[in-house]
Amino acid sequence: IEHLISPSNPLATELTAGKDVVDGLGQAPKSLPPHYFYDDRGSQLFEQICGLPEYYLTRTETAILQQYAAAIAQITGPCELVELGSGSAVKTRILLDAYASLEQPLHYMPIDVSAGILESSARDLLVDYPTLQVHGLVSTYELALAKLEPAQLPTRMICFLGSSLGNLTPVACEVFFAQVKAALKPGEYFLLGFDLQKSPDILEAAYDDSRGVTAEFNLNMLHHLNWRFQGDFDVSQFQHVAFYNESLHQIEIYLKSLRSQTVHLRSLNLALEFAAGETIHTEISRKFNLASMQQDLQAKGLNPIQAWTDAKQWFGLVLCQV
Ligand code: AVI
Repeated sequence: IEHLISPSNPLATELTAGKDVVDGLGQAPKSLPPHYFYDDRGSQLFEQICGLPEYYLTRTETAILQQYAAAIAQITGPCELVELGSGSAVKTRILLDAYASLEQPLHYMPIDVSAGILESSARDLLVDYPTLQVHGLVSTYELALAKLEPAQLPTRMICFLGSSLGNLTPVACEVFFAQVKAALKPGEYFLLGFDLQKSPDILEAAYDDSRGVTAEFNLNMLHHLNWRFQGDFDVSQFQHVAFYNESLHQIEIYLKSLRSQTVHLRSLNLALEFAAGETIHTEISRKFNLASMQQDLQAKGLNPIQAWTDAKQWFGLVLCQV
């Protein structure tokens, strides 16, 4: 396992130095980059979200993969799997099983910002797939895509599952597609899973679940900032807010200050004033249309060759070839 997010990597200095926190909290309205959700606790909470009855995304994508993983492996043939935001790598196992049946060497490169979950999932995979070679990167997508070394097998597939694309703004999404294209050689593959537009009731329940796990996940970002930047956020004085913005087709997530308060982040030399009711914008989760997504991918040179969905058309999976 290689650590790209370290103080010795000049490309990662902005991340380790918290410049993005200073910028986001310095703006009006205040915002924070969603990668701060994923310290080890945050990654555990996200795993819990994936199992919630209201959070249909994971089980719907899993079912699509179970149905079509063999078809995907048939189309691509043996290839190295690179997974961006691998988390617990549960869905990866469905792909690994399909590729294992091609009886060729298995190479897997998981990439995640959370070292804890990357190490434990890699260890579990090595036990269950004795011939698997794993090269993990503790990294953001951007850093990892910029430094991908040549594939260990003749071809490679970059997998971006779970609708993490939805957490990128439209501009960041364009940049991301360009980075994916640049990281792939002609003929290589990109597998993208993304959430589709549906009724606001279903979407809002998925992001404000009855057990409060999503609320805890959102609030955990403040705990993360407290330990990382010597902060004194009183987490009990903030509240989780999530709603669907129908015109922009996106869930918007905020942390609302319950009273007027001052918060310090000592290692960033920051003192922040919050008015009662003021929000910090922590995440968007965009919801897409299957046909428009394929057009966008095509326009970015990531040619879609096949698309799959579920019976309710709640989630989409597209295989592209550059
Ligand atoms: C990781 N990402 C795809 C999740 C989503 O659905 O946008 C993050 C999440 N935020 C709240 N619940 C889940």
